[in-house]
Amino acid sequence: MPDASFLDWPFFEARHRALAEQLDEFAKTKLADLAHGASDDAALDRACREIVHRLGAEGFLNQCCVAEPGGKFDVRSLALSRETLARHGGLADFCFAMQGLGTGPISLFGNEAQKRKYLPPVMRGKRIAAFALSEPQAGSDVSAIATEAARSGNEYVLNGTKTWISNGGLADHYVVFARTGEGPGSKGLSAFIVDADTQGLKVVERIALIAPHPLATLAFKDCRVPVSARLGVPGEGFKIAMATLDVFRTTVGAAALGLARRALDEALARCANRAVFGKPLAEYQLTQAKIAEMALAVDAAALLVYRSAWTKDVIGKRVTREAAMAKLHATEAAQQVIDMAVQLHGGTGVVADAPVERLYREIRALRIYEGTSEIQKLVIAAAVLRGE
Ligand code: COS
Repeated sequence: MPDASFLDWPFFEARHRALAEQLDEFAKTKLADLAHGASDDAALDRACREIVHRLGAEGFLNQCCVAEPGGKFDVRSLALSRETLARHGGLADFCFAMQGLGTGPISLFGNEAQKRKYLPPVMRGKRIAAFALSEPQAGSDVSAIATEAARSGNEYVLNGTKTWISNGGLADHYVVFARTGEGPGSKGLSAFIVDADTQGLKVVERIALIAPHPLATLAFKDCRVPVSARLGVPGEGFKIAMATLDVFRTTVGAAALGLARRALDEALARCANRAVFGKPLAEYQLTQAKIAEMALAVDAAALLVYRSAWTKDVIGKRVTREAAMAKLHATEAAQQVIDMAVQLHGGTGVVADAPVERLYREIRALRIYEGTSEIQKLVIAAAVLRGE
């Protein structure tokens, strides 16, 4: 493992250090063949299923769900896992993260029956989860969601379109946010668990990305789900989405941190080995300035990520501000760190599938998904202005 001194910070307990070590070893030995993606949709789906299967078989997905009554997420474990997996490969991190995000609303708001049915197979890696919030006209503005869920006797009838849905086409269930109309805007949304094989739910398009992972647009046409598929009380959907994002936004920062750490390691190796004008790159002050900036950015991101995770775990208060700061800073800093690593690699840094070239593609989406950098600024400012 590269620099692991941060594990001695007071945010962590012995079990966190053990997890980081075990997962690092597992990723190195058991995921190396799969961690980076595949050429076409079918191969990509196979790779994702296999990663989920291997992580689940080894028990690493247990932390993605809260199955016990009265239990809660351990955000430090989630963040450490994402950091570790992202350091080894973006696809492995993606698969892990989605098992958590795609069941987050069930862990946080599900009743006993919903938890019993959906969480154990996701934790064992037997079923794949997805979170369906975004729409063509509602990504940042969640209160603009137009997909409707109309009550009809003991059922809800869903109509609308969801897009940018990670694990779309691969998932066994989707947690879908739809308008039930209890109030205007954010006050009139509810969340539903929709099994992938429900009649009226169709994957209309797969979307190809610069760093491939399964992503799709879904159409709901008179898609009927029982009332028992609703999570929480009607009209609570916005709160369910935000509470879920409060947990998982910190972990997006952690994934960015993992990508940045890998970039720094690649840069250090490069600077030690590459000679220019008769001496190694590492001996030039211009290089040292870059290395200093990268190391500082990595440590600052780690402090914000694990401050947020620790606050959620130990203090237990709402961490909207801390999570937004962690995500904003860690993703933006990682982009810069990776860019510097590419620069230090010269021509070899832009060769397709070189480690830093992959990182350059992998980091970009993290500044957009689960709330853009711009949205994080709004969230932080709103919290600070409220005096939180
Ligand atoms: N936890 C619990 N409740 C929350 C909350 C949170 N994190 N954030 C907001 N709420 C509550 C507010 O307290 C408010 O309740 P009251 O009306 O009772 O006071 C209500 O929800 C509405 O909040 P607000 O007025 O702040 O909502 P906005 O419509 O202005 O939107 C933003 C807030 C922009 C921050 C929100 O829509 C957001 O996070 N957007 C980005 C979504 C996203 O991440 N999209 C990517 C798709 S997921 S990959």
